[in-house]
Amino acid sequence: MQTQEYLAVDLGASSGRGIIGKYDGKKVVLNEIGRFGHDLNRVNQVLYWDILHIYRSCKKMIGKFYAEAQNCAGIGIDSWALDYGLIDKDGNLLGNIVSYRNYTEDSIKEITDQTDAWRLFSITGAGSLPFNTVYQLYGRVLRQDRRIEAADRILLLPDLLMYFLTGVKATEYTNAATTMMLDCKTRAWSKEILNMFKIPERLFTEIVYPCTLRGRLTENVRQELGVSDIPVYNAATHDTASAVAAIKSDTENEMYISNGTWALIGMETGEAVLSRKAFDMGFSNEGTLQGTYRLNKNVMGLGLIEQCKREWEKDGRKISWDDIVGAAKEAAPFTAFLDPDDLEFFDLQDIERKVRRKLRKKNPQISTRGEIARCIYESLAMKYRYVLEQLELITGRKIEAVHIVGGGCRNALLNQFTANAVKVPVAAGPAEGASMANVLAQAMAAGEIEGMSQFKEVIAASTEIQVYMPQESESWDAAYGEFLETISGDTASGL
Ligand code: LRH
Repeated sequence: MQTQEYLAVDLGASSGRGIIGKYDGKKVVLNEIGRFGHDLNRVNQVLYWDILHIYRSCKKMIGKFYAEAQNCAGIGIDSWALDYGLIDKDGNLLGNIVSYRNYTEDSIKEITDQTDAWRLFSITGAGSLPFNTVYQLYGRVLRQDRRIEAADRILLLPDLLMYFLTGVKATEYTNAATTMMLDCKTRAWSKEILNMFKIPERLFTEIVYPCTLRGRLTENVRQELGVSDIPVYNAATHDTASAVAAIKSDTENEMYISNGTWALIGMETGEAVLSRKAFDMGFSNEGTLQGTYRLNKNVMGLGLIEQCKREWEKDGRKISWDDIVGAAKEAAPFTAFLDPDDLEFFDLQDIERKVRRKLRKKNPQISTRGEIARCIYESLAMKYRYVLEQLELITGRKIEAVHIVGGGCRNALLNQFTANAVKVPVAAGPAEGASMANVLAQAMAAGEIEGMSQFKEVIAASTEIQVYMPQESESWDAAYGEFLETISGDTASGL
């Protein structure tokens, strides 16, 4: 077949990337063509995403794609979940996009006191993360926010961007499943939940599935960018769903970790797991690229160290990840632990001070950046073991391997710590999993890939996997007890 080129736009919490995937029928080769930064903007204590900047940057990527590729076969977008824009009757955006990071303990208490999280879980399979879309919307209903009245449609972030590009309003399944409003048995918006929260039904669009056509660039967009009518495809628009789709497992009993600002940890289960245990332990059933479910837990991941790095660079001096990881390697092991899911860390502002304060209680000696980094990495690895044990309890399965995808899998020290903590082999790669699956979802929609088994074969042919075997298991085992003491009162369960 002729090599096809697809553009994957992958949006993360602080940057977005445009990646061209060249697919020749057997393998996909990724090439980053551009990257842009974006940041939260705090106005009167509300945190907003800069959606117009993000949209402009996506358009730039499309222009570049058209200029560089021989054969522009499609465009797909994936991003973080949960956040949305409201569209009025004329199809215009109503206000800026508020970030799910706007969580405050008071606001969530106000909302959770009035809701039955177990009932919501039973219907949607979604765990009660206080920043779920449903809670954000209910907060607006309680405050009688006039934009809800004025809105005609709600669109999740990638759906909103695809609407700007194609004029088509629809909601892609993997992101819909994170909102806590989608019935996990019927895969339709739950009327019971919408009624419960007085959220108008008219806001909700049709659900569409990954690996299908969304639409084509509108005449206006084509003219503005000087490009042809390139098709826009539905990738698994939830970045985590895309990242997990980029794993080719050798066993059913494998746990994944999608390692980035968050660590998203879980297993593919097919159907949603709606047991009381899964609920009590703070798991969510999230959608997969193939339209099924995976059992997932959110752990506050590398965001902690990423934010420390940002703060350390405030004086203008750049620090590399090699420096940070190198210093962590030099530091003494197991001097202190923290719970990465400590609620105090959710607002990442001023993180180094928060981390130091926690550590001082346990170990006043911790002082260097290397020690802080080591403590964060060791604590994350221990938390992964903790979640692995929870997954085994819920599913009754013995986990035989762990697979790490996402940017965080470039960190060999953390991969090794993880293998030591979980005591099973850890496979790492691909780092660009979300983009790879985004590209292949487009190829599938275009009829160039026939089904999931071919999809996974292409993944395997296109990825280099590094395997880490457990080491020093005895000392990690001994230290795990100490870690458990640190997290007693684990808040990861819905934070
Ligand atoms: C990771 C992620 C995660 C969600 C969070 C909001 O980027 O999509 O799966 O829980 O962002």
